Amino acid sequence: MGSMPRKAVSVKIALALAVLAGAAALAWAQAGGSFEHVEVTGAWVRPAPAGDNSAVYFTITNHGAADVVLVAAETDAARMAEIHETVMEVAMVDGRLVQNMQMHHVDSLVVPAGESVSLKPGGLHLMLLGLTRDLEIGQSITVRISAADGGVLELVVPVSQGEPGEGHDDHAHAHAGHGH
Ligand SMILES: [Cu+2]
Repeated sequence: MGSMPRKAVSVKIALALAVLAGAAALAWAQAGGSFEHVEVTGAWVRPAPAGDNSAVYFTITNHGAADVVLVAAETDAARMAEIHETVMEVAMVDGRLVQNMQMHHVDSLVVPAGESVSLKPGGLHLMLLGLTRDLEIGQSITVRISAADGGVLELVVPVSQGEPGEGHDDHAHAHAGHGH
């Protein structure tokens, strides 16, 4: 007896922590090798159902003196993660010029010393292929990014409709999502 109320309380605390993690937008548990002088801001991942694909966006700034080369990524939420670039391609179809959004796999992404690179909709993104669970607003996923020198950066990325703090009230969404 009494185990039910206690369970309910701990679930509420877990939700509150999840909302806080989302509000903080980003935390990294681990930052080794060339990632030591790297800062990641505005990270978010697009909501999508299990089995679908999604994409992670963020801005990465290299405060160090050496270039950082991103070569691989993995996540707890998808079968595979790849660095992609979306480019607009123009093709001639039946005598008409047709614009086509095409995604290309990028083998490595260089963040030059002292510079920032933004992954954003319509450009560079971290593609999540084959989600292993539903991604819902208010949740977060873990993403591990590897550098050419073996450094690993672990990010906690909130599920969101857009960059946190860009006019999107993620807090309100998180509460709404858990309200029923
Ligand atoms: Cu893609």
